[in-house]
Amino acid sequence: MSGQLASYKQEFLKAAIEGGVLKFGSFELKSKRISPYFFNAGEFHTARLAGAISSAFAKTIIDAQQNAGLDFDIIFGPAYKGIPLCSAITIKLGEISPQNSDTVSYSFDRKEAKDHGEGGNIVGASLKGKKILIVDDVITAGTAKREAIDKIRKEGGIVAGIVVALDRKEKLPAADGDDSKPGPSAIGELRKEYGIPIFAILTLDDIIAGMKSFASDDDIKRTEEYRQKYKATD
Ligand code: OMP
Repeated sequence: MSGQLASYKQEFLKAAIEGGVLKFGSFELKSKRISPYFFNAGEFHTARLAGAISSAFAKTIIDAQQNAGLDFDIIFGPAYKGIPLCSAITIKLGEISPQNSDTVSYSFDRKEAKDHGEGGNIVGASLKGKKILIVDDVITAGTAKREAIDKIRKEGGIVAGIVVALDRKEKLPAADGDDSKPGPSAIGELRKEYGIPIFAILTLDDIIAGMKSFASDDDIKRTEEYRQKYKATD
């Protein structure tokens, strides 16, 4: 496991490997790229694993509050995988940092608007006029994050930042489909376009460094080749 990783990140990587969250093989991504590894946050469903992911998120958020001036009112989890995350992280923050998170709320969206009862798109705290921190599982091309930002802005919220469990550190898919050309990172473009800070518990580099102690030589080679093929220019 990587010697430079903070201990909570190492613990999170260990939990992801042991819990079968991080898998090796051949996986088609949302971007249509074929990846030799896949991080499935839906596997964090046991009490122990839900505790591990919410702790790692909470510690990353506290670190960003203390060292990068992150400031927010609401933790927003985009449907579907962000939904359990936002509630678990809010509870965890209240436990480990009650002085800073007493008034923090969570909120999430519906994929389809509800036309009866309270109606609308949003469940949980109203986003209007509030500073919103988006939490999500993985960032690859940033498409899902753009959708979440647009939704939050339409509801009158101010996006304060994004925290993800894993930054795959990939270049944006080329508009003409030619992925052999160099390209900027998804995270870099989002930062530039929206002027918001983005944080990740782990990156692909952390995974590759950690893989040396548990994965087969073939999986390590294929993952390193994938990183080389899709790495961003920034
Ligand atoms: P964007 O980068 O915002 O388009 O989001 C990528 C989405 O793909 C994530 O929110 C996941 O739902 C999914 N995904 C994973 O869950 N794990 C991976 O390792 C890779 C992906 C992916 O398809 O890129």
